Amino acid sequence: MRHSAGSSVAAGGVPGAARTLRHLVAGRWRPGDGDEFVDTSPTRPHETVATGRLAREHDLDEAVAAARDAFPRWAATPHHVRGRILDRAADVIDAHVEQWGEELSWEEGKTRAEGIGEVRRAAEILRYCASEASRPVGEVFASPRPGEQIQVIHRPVGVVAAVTPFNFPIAIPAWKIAPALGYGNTVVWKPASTVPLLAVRLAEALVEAGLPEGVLSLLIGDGDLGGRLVEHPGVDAVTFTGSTSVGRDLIAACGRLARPVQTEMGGKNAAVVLADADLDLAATEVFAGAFRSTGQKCTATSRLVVVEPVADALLARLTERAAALRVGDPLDPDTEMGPVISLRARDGIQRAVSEAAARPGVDVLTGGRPYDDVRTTGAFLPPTVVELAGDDPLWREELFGPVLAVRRARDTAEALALADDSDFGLSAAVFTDDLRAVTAAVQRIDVGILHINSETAGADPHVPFGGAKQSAYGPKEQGRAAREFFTRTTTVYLRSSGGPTP
Ligand code: UN1
Repeated sequence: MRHSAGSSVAAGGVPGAARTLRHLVAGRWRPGDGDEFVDTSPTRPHETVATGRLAREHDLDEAVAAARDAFPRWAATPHHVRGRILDRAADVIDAHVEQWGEELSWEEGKTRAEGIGEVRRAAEILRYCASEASRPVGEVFASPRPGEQIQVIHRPVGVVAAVTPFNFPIAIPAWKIAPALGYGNTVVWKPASTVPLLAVRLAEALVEAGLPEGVLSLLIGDGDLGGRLVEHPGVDAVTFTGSTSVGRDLIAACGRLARPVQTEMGGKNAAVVLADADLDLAATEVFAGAFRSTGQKCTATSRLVVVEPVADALLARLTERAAALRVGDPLDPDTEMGPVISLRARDGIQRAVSEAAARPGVDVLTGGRPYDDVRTTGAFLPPTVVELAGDDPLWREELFGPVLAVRRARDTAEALALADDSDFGLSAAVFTDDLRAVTAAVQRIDVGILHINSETAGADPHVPFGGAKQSAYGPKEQGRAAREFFTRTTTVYLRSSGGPTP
């Protein structure tokens, strides 16, 4: 197995010098005067990607005040003009795809190809949101009264607080901030403290594209600052992606304030492989779903249900692939899987797997043990496949790492029931060409996203994205669906005073 965690990042293409990061408040970049922060690479945690000083409460107050101040002008700016700014920001992102993609890989740990792919995706999302200006902006109803028309118009909500996670450091912010701005809201954004560099890049693109001052502010801060942003009296709505526990706290806080909130939270997504499945395809897709981005997607495949007749054949394919997977420096073009986000995350995931391995009925088929080579200094974990004889915490709890829990099922009905056996409901995948099984899966599995013969992860910019059960709260994201959260409707009963027609 290849390991390249010892090579220098500069050799992988990213300039090695640490960046100094600033906050964007009221249209100006400022250094901040809070505690110093050090943003490190999960590949080599002693290596500094960026440094700076955290934002403090006065920065938050100023950012929210600037957003309030900018809101009426931005809301009154024609949608097409707002869209043109998003389009130009997409051009700026496209012009930096390689550099920012490598920085993403350096800072977050996903492979260089995935980093570059994500930066491209952010540009696509911005372009989609720009194109919204050319679509219908409301509805017209017939009136039961003569001479009257009833219109439903959409208007922006106001100042939106956006709190975003580490695992898609530019795509998820893009799919929250771009629709928020496109529909005429202003935004105050706090990204995950582990990925401030990519956050600064997205803000830079929007500033360079001509976003007026105050319309977007970016604050680099800790979870505390995020909490204060969410509850700030000047905020009108909150959009969040992250863990279910933090999400539930935010929902509670927003509930007390009667403040609209949208959260995208955890997942424990199942892939179901049925007896007639194309096993090569299923193995490829399940493997990608489980181990791309080192399993750190809320849409990742973390559970596999396979029916007994094909179980041995499928598991053999998966363990063979796992053994051959090249895990190491994500900037090395040959690497297929990088580290998780931090040593702390690595140790937490490893602990959960080791504890499970000691329980009866738990069989680690591949991986499951920390590396004992040069990779011990980085946040590396091997791709891990664990077979469970029955229920187990590994079946229920989201680990957010490269760990796939497997259970066998007698038949299709039991397999679909097992797939639905989760408090989460983000995505699922079913591998079969049996129409009856597909129709049953659509009815039986309570998820926001269902894939037939493709991996559980992935989200196109023009279609609704979001989960069921404990995976999400509030309206869906992306595509037209984003309009539901980022606008409010007014129903207008419209008629003239009834004087003579001119
Ligand atoms: C994807 O599957 O490509 O946090 C996107 C996450 C999800 C995004 C997944 N909100 O992983």
